[in-house]
Amino acid sequence: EICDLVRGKVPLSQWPAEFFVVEDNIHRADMLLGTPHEPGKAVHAAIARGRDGMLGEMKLSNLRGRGGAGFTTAVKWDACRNANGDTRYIVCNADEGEPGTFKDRVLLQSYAGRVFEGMAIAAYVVGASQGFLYLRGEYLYLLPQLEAYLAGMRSAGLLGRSIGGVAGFDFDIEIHLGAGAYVCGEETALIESLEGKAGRPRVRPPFPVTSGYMGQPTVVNNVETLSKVTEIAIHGGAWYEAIGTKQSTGTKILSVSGDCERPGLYEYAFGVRIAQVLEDCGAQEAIAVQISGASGVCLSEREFGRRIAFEDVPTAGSFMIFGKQRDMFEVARNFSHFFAHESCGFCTPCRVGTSLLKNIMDKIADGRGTQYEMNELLRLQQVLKPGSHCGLGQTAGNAVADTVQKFRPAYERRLAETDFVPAFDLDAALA
Ligand code: L3W
Repeated sequence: EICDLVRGKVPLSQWPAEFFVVEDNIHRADMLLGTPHEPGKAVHAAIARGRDGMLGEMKLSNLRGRGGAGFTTAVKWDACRNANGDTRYIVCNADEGEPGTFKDRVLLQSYAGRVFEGMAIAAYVVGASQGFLYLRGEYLYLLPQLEAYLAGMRSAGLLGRSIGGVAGFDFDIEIHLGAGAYVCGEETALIESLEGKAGRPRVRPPFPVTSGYMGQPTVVNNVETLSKVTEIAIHGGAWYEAIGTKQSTGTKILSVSGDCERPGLYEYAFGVRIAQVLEDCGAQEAIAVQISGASGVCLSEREFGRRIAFEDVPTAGSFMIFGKQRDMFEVARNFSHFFAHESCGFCTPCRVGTSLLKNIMDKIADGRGTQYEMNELLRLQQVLKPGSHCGLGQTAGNAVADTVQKFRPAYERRLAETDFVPAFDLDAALA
């Protein structure tokens, strides 16, 4: 049914009401969230700084990508600007598919102007003439309001030809809908999809900055990254750099969900401790937090003193809380099903590995698993991580490996009695 909606078989006007999320649920706003957006202010501020000046502010800010990997945005823009090509492109990655992540949806719903102006500023700096918003298929219901916003920007001269009266600053944005594939959040699979092909990740290098959409220099940035560009344009790089930690400047928006009293969006300066977030959202009885979604890291209670920052716990923004009533084996099993379903099937380690992982988790759940299956889980991780073609397969075993290590009794109490002694040393692999 959901697929029919996403593929456009059911007109938007006939969608069930529950698919239209109208509540922002913003609980804590440190900087970006909660600040009113003045249309055009950021673009004009960037123009006043000039192309080199704006890039200089981006370098000073040390803004890093908010999609999870944390690559320095100014380095990406600089590389695109200096690459050989006829046309340059700016792609906003709004394929927010990581389980537990919903911050980009709220940004697009309530702060679309920041995202689109961030794209325009990126275009100004690198000399791009065309932008694409690659919108997650499940966010189709946002399309009419986003198209209306773009139309408003065109009438206000913030998109189109000679933006802000600058000769040669010609830029417009097109919205492209995904069709529900998680792998299309990987930037090169996204580009393949934009080109009308199946979403299969490319081999990198070459990186999109030199060979992206249609083989041309392309910047791919996350929604949140681009929205933060507008703040740097207005306030300057030094102002931004002073917030957060040395290696992780500025703020991070967290999508907080699960066993807590106040789920929703929380924006913090980088460096905030996990325990602080748990306190703020009212999660008194958490036993685990899954950071950065199914592909991320599972932290147990003893790690709640760690900090959200690229130098400690990096995240794309998902913060899923599990209370003491939760069974962490079942959580990991659920993720194993997710990856087996979402593997694009292109490479064998991921196609076969994610299915084996799922099957072994099901076998253990059925009470038919032994120490042999426990060892196989970790052996699979040793194949998936180095052998998979892209991040999907490389991270597919993380939740299982983390929970085997941190919540081992949840597995062991399900194991069948056996005299079998495995050749593979589980404890050595975990160490
Ligand atoms: C130019 C070089 N550019 C790297 C660029 C590259 C890309 C960015 C990061 O994402 C993360 C992972 C998960 N010259 C470059 C270069 N770049 N070297 O920098 O690249 P990379 O390879 O470090 O990471 P990645 O494969 O693009 C992996 C996270 O993504 N993740 C999260 C998904 C989140 C969602 C969501 O819902 N928003 O889907 C899934 O695995 O944390 O850290 O632009 O081109 N020499």
